[in-house]
Amino acid sequence: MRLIGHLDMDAFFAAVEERDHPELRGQPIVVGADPAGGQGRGVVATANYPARKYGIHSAMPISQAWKAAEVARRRGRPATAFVRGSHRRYSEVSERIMAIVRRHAQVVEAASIDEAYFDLSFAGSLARAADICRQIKLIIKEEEQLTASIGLGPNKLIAKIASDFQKPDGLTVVTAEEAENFLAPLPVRKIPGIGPKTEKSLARLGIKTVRDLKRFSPEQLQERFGKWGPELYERIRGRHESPLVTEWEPKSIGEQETFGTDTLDLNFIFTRLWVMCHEVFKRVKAEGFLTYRTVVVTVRCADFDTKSRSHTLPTPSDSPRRLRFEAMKLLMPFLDQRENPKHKLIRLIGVRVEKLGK
Ligand code: TTP
Ligand code: MG
Repeated sequence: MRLIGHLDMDAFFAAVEERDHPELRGQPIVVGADPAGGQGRGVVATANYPARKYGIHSAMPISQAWKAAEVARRRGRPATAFVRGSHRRYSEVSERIMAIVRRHAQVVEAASIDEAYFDLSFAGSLARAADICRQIKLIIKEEEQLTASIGLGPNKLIAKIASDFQKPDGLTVVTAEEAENFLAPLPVRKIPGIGPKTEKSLARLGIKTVRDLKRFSPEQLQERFGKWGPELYERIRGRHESPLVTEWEPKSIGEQETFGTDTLDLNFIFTRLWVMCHEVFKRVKAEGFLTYRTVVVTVRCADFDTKSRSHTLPTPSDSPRRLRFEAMKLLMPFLDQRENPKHKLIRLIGVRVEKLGK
């Protein structure tokens, strides 16, 4: 019997902000680009549940989120906190969450920054697997003061949809026998692979739920969806045999830092660059790699103009000094006429290595 779990953190970036800034607790929070009083460019990364009540969601233009928050505020509802957030902090929390999951299962697929599939088949029964899921949730709450939602089912597809079924802080268990009926009443959009466009074109045919879609034969689905049709035919019946993808190897390892204030202070910038190179090299080693061949430096100016420059060495290097040297060489032109004729202040720099070798 296959038993697959899928964990997805609740309002992840916003929940981390709420945890780390007690003064924000319970308030609507939006993590994303600077709203700049409604003139900001960029988008919302995520919103916590109170902010979602205002209609704010991931990928929405930040200016639109600002307007929605203003409308709510004028109606006397709580004001929304807009936070820039720190990707690096979220990655750190993410790594600790993944480590908690790995303490409970050997086969784990880290599917994104806040979600993981894990194989609990070894538990032997659904009840025991569900206990492990409860344990994982509990430990995440104790160690990270964050909530996760978990779905448990006979395959990745069901587990993923189940984890979304009772958010936040949910645990949804679906047996192999229940899987098909579990999917039937759901909107077609819940099936991974059906995006907003397909959803619309199906709606025009009067097809809204998975149950509606099941009227099509495999041939009809093939006609409509091409190669993917027969696979979709299986999916909407809850059948999905994809294995967990565990051998994920990072193609690159990098660090970046947004400075407290925009600057062209060479001493400061080079010191930060060296610290970053040191961190990157430590992570290369920690992840079991010995060498790198490509070094990439990213520079973001105060006006958000962002450029990357890279250099690939003729042969792989295992030297931290070489990394520092190459990174410096790539950064230099941004500090003088060559890449920065207007002497723009620098807001962020990043260092990354690629073509890693063992
Ligand atoms: P999600 O798991 O999709 O969203 P979420 O964790 O914020 O909320 P939910 O409770 O519904 O799971 O994404 C995880 C994080 O990834 C999210 O906190 C922020 C980031 N993200 C973006 O930066 N841009 C996006 O468009 C999306 C969808 C997510
Ligand atoms: Mg999430």
